Amino acid sequence: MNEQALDFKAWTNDMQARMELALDAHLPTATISPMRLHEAMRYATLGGGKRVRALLAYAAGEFCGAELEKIDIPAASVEIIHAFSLVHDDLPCMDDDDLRRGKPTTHKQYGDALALLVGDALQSLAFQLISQEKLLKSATQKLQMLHILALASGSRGMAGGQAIDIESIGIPLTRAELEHMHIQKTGALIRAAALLGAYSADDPEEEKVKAVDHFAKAIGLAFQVVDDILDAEADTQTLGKTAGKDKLNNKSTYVTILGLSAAKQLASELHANAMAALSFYGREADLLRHLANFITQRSF
Ligand code: GRG
Repeated sequence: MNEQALDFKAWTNDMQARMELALDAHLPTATISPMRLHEAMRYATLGGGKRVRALLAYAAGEFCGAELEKIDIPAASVEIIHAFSLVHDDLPCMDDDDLRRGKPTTHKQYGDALALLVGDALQSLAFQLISQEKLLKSATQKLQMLHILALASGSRGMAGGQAIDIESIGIPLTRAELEHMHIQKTGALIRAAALLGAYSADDPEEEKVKAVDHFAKAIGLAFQVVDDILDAEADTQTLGKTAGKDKLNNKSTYVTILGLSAAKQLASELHANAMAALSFYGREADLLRHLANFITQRSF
């Protein structure tokens, strides 16, 4: 590993640990009532996951000049919404999965009804944390973040993408339809993570925010293309979730539509698009560049 790659590995480890601490501190403790709900919220959120969305928020925030302390809550809020989506996605009425992040899914551990409530409560918590964060300069800054997060999670974002996903089981999608679904289901929250990071800076340069947005759109889609490739190629133990689920559920993916080799080519084109968004910038964009590599070269 070269020196730069080593630095990035250390930064990733530091930011993942930082996110774990922030989440631990802001999730309700399991010693206060309703204890089992709080325990299950912590089970669903802590101790797992790559924290890609938090890493994106930190990298975009640093690029735009935000102090790390100001990025903690926006980044944690996105990770909390993400954890919520995973809990609901795994329910029997959705993807019906038993394994997530290498451990039993929340409904397997706590039952369907509590898992539903875990998702509901996590969603509210994400918005609560931003609304009450004292380090964010102004009400306008908070409102902007809340607006971005609400749009990314709602019917024109993640929830909408999931609805299209469910409706299309067993129905072959065109490439354009698949792209539209993934832009909403996965891309919207990844984009929101980067934008929340950027807006954690008090007065981010407009051109930098635009570059972050362009970067995040491309890397969000690349993330999903790689997710499809891993679902087809990797094993359950490496993924920490059931491999081969898309085929089992008869879902259209970039692999079923394009084939493995063209899907890999597409991931590398999207990676190049993301890099192009940063071409005007020097070392200050290196964390974002490394994240693009991390997202496209990951094995889980
Ligand atoms: C959350 C508003 C809201 C609605 C719920 C269930 C649902 C509607 C949406 C599902 C969205 C979903 C599960 C998209 C898949 C995204 C994806 C590829 C998840 C895996 O992300 P990783 O690899 O997971 O970043 P880790 O475990 O590393 O965090």
